[in-house]
Amino acid sequence: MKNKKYFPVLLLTAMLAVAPAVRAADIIGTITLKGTPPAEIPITPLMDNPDCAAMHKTMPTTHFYVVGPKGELADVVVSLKGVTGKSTGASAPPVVLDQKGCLYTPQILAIQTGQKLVVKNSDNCIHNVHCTPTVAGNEEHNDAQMPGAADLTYTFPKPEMFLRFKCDVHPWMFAWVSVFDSPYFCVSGPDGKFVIKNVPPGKYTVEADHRKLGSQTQDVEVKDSDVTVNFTFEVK
Ligand SMILES: [Cu+2]
Repeated sequence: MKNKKYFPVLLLTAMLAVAPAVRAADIIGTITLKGTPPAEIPITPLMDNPDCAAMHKTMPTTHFYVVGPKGELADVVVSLKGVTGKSTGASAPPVVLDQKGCLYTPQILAIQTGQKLVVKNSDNCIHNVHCTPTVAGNEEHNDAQMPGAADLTYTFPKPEMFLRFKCDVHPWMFAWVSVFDSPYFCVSGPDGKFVIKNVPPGKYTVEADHRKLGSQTQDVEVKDSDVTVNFTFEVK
């Protein structure tokens, strides 16, 4: 087999020959909040619970508006509106939702249809993981999770915005999971930035959703280079 060592070179040549002429591009942008959001609410019942209070030095608050010093807005779910039937969820790595200090972390997350959502209990107390979907086809679950218990795994077959997770033991615990039928979405970070990767060329409507501030859209056309779309939300 003298030719064997040439095989990788031939393979690479063949792959380059069939590579598509246009490449997918990223949709990138920054989300900004104008105005001063309402003050977050202290979670006093958490501190009334000895198990939970033991895990906090200071009074925890809600995180409805996660805003940086220049108005950089986190926890905005950005997606391509109406893109369905493109899920790669079955082969995508799981997304983790943890329970830490009697709070869900993160509280805003997004997954694909069919993608595993793994719920962990990092606390020394029991939690009750209760998801309450409102879209037909997505199943409600209500599972107790003891300290040190195995992770719980959920999947949802239908797209749904802000599918609620709550804990029936600790009524202040909430997380919101948005489910998309494509990989084209992301959640803005503490710097307000988002990236939707590898979008094929075409015309799209980019939708930005914040749980308290509502929804905005912008039309874009993706060709062969990255496209920038910025959103500004306002509190009145
Ligand atoms: Cu709990």
